[in-house]
Amino acid sequence: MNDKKTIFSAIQPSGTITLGNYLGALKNWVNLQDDYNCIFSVADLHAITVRQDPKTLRKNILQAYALLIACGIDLQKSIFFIQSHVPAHSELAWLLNCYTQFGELSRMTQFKAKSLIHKNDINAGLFTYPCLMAADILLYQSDLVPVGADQKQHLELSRDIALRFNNTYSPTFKIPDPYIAKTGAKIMSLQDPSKKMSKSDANVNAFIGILDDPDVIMKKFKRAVTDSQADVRFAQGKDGVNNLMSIYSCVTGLSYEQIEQQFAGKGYGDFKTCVAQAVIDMLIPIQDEFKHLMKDKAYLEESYRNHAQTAMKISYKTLAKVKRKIGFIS
Ligand code: ATP
Ligand code: LTN
Repeated sequence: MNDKKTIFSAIQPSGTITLGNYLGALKNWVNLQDDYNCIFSVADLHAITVRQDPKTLRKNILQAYALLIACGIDLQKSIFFIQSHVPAHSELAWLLNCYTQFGELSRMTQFKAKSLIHKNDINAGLFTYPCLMAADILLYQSDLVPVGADQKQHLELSRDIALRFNNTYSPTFKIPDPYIAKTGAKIMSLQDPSKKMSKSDANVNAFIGILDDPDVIMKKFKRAVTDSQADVRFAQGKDGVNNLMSIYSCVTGLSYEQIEQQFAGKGYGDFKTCVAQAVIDMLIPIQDEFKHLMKDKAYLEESYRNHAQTAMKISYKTLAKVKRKIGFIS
């Protein structure tokens, strides 16, 4: 091992990966690969906290693996595996369940939000989801966790669980810090800009899928909810326009002032077309690379198997230490 810090992050294969996932998380993962030891995962165990059709899940897991490589995860630089292939994640999650309070989990806003959506399946996994997430992070003694703003609360709980365990026994886990980018940390729904863009949104017009066809992307942006004024300006109460401006800023690197100047005197129609085109231009090379990778299933399989082996070796060290501290015998 070198003296670089360790990064861990994961994404659920719970649907088509969105522009929100890309700008809020994936883009940062890719940029951090040179300066950190990076470990990334497709969080399939997390995805089953809501009901998944087996055939669709199988497809989504492989697609997520290929798409993240297409986005720029470099298998020579980073470890990139599928969560369920490394049993230590499920095992540590159980152990951490026993160091996490009912009250803490009850306060999680994602649990409350998802319980409202899935009223008939508020299962125990949905409730203890943050313990599995803490296990993911703590197994690799991670220093930093790049996520979108919506995951901040889960990260704080991971830190609390780690501190509690360390204080109960002796230093065992490194305490991880969140890494939340300044722009793009919360991309909003195109149909309801008060809600975050989510890949499991029932309304497909609410999100841009990384794999959406260019004409679909253009249509979704043209239909995006804005307001009854007609000035491209970042201001309170203009949630729809603010969201489009933040997407445009992330993609082009322009500041809000520069964007306001570019569209001074122009209407929302022109603005939406430009945002859509910038997103399309960014996504086309990713889509091409994805199609290319999906033709080589053998390469994908070999990669995720090899990388799981590496992850297994690292994670078992932490798991063994945890079990010893608890008082289990080997
Ligand atoms: P689901 O809707 O199934 O809960 P999701 O779209 O929220 O999924 P996750 O797999 O939970 O996606 O998240 C993967 C990463 O993308 C996380 O780091 C998360 O914070 C980030 N992320 C998700 N949605 C957004 C968003 N709208 N804006 C910015 N980042 C986001
Ligand atoms: N819960 C995360 C996905 C995830 C994750 C993690 C992120 C699972 N395990 C570990 C960071 C670190 C989400 O984005 N909803």
